[in-house]
Amino acid sequence: SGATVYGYPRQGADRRLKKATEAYWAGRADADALLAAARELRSSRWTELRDAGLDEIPSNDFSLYDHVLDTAWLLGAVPERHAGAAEGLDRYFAMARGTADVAPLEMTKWFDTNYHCLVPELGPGTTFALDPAKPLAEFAEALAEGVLTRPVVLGPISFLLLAKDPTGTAGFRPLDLLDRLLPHYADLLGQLRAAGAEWVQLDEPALVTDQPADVLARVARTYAALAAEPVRPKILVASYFDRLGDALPVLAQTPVEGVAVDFTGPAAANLDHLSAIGGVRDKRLVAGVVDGRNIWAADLTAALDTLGTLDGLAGSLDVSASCSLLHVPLDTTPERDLDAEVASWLSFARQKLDEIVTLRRGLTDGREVVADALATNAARLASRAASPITRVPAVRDRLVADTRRDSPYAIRRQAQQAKLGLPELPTTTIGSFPQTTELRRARAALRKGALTEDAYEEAMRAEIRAVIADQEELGLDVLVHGEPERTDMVQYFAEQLDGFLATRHGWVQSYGTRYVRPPIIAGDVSRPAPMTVAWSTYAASLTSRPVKGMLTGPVTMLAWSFVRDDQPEAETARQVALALRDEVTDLEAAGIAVIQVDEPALRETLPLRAADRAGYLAWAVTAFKLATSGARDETQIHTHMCYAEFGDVLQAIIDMDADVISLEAARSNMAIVADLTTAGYPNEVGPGVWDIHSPRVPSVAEITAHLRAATAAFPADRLWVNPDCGLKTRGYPEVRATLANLVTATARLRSQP
Ligand code: THG
Ligand code: ZN
Repeated sequence: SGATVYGYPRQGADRRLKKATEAYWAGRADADALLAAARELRSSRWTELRDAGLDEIPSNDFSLYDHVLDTAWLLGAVPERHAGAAEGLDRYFAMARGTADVAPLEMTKWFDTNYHCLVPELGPGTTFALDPAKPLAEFAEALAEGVLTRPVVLGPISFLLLAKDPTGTAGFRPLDLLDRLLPHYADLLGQLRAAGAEWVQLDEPALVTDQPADVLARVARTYAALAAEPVRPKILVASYFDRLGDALPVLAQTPVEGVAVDFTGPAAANLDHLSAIGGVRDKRLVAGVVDGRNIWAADLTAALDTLGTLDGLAGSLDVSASCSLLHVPLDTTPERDLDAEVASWLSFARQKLDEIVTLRRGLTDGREVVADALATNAARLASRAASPITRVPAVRDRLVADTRRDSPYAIRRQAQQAKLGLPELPTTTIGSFPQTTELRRARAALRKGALTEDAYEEAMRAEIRAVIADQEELGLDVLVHGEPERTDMVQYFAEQLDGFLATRHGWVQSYGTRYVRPPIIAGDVSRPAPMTVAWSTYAASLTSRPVKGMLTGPVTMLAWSFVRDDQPEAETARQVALALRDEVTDLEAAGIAVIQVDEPALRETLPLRAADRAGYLAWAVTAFKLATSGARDETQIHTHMCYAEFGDVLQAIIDMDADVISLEAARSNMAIVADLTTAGYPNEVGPGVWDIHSPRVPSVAEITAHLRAATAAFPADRLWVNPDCGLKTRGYPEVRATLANLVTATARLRSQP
């Protein structure tokens, strides 16, 4: 048996990769400097993994931006607009981020993780051309350091299923390109073998999503074809994130030499299923028994039990994490602010390596050999279970409140109109305004003690004054305070709620060079004091227009944190919802008449398997209503969701019963509005008219066209006008220019409907 992982965090300590990449983008460093930094990072990763005691180490799991983009590049699937825009590294980054002239590839969620990948564009006319330079170079680099790696490449089925046809050709789907694509994978396998690779890992996470029989038939055909290649490394097909279902027997029957299977969380069902089909006795089985996407110390004894069962079901058995360790922070060691006992409950990527190596030793040499490690592990689990942080009786005993507003929407609408007196097509923004360098500096100075708490707060108030003045001047109807006091909204609330832990260095890649530090929900959640009331009321005191209070909803608080694994998510969500309910009540009592409870993550957290969705949506909707239903009729509840694909959650959106929802819509030219009409959505909606993901300033004409598309598909008296999302990552010049255009376009429509 061996110990291995499928991937490791890419950024290095202190997010070195982010800094090197952004320096290159800003012209502060040349390409050679970036490539040298990347090479050093890879080298130190290989050393780290080897020294930790792994028996087999991956390569090509590193990426300068995203591994799906790398795969498109590997296969020569470069859209013409990017090929024409730049060369070499700049062409790669043009695909990732666009340029002044061309749009980037779209971004999407990497399955149900918080990582975002780029969406390859594959149309009927796409031809492939293999460019294996990256995997070959990384393999050779490691070999030169004495590490024989297992290159990791996204598999052909998942690559095609993640792609999108930009031409929208009827009857075509990227999967139709499979036969055109496979010879390039075969070519790659041959070249990796020639370079000395003994194993290659082809990642097929798409196999844990519901796939019809014809797709599964292609899986069988694909791996039969690749396995039939005469010159190739042994093939490990890796699945992760959920149970394999019907794909499990298909994989088991393909003539590849190895399969990697997830046995954690809902994927634990793979264990019985594997046993039911008689195992994979002709294959190497890599067993993901350590949760690769959460941060709790594994239960090593339970994992050894699982491995014991699996041992009889496979030709050979290796130990791994359930998925790439990309999704957890690097190391708990630098978290010196955490209480030592609490820190001992946690396991980040570096600690998971130790768990995996311990399990491998326990599996091969017997539990006695690792008895000390097992005892330490058991003591940590026991300390966590018994801790007063974990269970707070007063929180657990709080009764569930009514989840319904006092009156139905039609009555609330009248009360809100009477109170707010808004014009038709009210204009607003989603909540955040640009996070300027000065704001970041003030925060850094506060952390270092160079700025007093009072001076910091005054800097925030100054920003709020400026943001309110700007919005009044622009002529927006419902104002926001701009959230200067928040870096990451989830982190901001987590810092103020009991039950959450914050990390100092726990960065996890979100996309490209953007990282988040997800908080950790360690125990029962409650709100010791109001969280946002002072900022919102300060903003409201500066203007006669309504100011929107801004909260982050329970589903998103869970989705963007590491959640506890010792109780159902529904219970954790209920606790967060009740804390937010108190905040809504306090904001209302302080005179805030519009309160937005964002749920940007509601759609993205949808379970991968359709069978699990109704259960999830039920607790998600209940939690949102629990958080918001304490508001009086005349208090207008808004919500906001990011990303454009809402097809699967339209009924949940209706059930949430927010008075107003703002949604991303600009890139799909308001398509969502017609979907809402069809679904019978009864309340108000603000389809985004500005795609805030790029600095481009849409013209009055463009915004007017979006608005006309919206009013053609939805009653104008229930429409709002706003950007797609918050403006935190934008700059003031484009924000002012676009909002001015937005107000002008709205005025035009009001006068000429
Ligand atoms: N917060 C959290 N998770 C998220 C989002 C969020 N996941 C999904 C989505 N939003 C991801 N989007 C972003 C957008 C911007 C950044 C990160 C994720 C970002 N990060 C800064 C960086 O990397 O420079 C660091 C921010 C900080 O200092 O905290 O800009 O909004 N939790
Ligand atoms: Zn958004």
